[in-house]
Amino acid sequence: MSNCLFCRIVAGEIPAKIAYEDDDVLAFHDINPQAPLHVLIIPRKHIATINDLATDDAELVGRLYLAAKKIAAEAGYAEEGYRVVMNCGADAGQTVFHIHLHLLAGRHLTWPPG
Ligand code: D5M
Repeated sequence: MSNCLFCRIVAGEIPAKIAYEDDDVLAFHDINPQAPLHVLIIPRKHIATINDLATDDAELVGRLYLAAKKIAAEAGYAEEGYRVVMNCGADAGQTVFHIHLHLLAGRHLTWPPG
């Protein structure tokens, strides 16, 4: 989608600091990091929200989590721990409507989130 910010990052039209990529998944550092490590992990294909996921997307969603695990491990946070979260919709705080996992690590994270 040409008017989607994250599709434009996928297309290389907007710069991003890439943390991981493969044929279907792209991960890049959040522009407004909330932790020492804050990476967004997205599918290359446009899916607006969790509500738009199809059954056929199940493997792709799993691969987002596997990318999170890999990035966290390579950054040295596998033992200390990290948080992986996806916001869905306005009340959850979703501001970019192209699904993305937030990977947060490097500080003690409180629960519940605000
Ligand atoms: O998270 C959307 C996230 O996207 C938020 O943490 C800021 C981040 N963001 C916005 N624009 C950019 C660019 N250009 N590069 C990297 N990160 C960006 P949400 O869960 O939708 O609130």
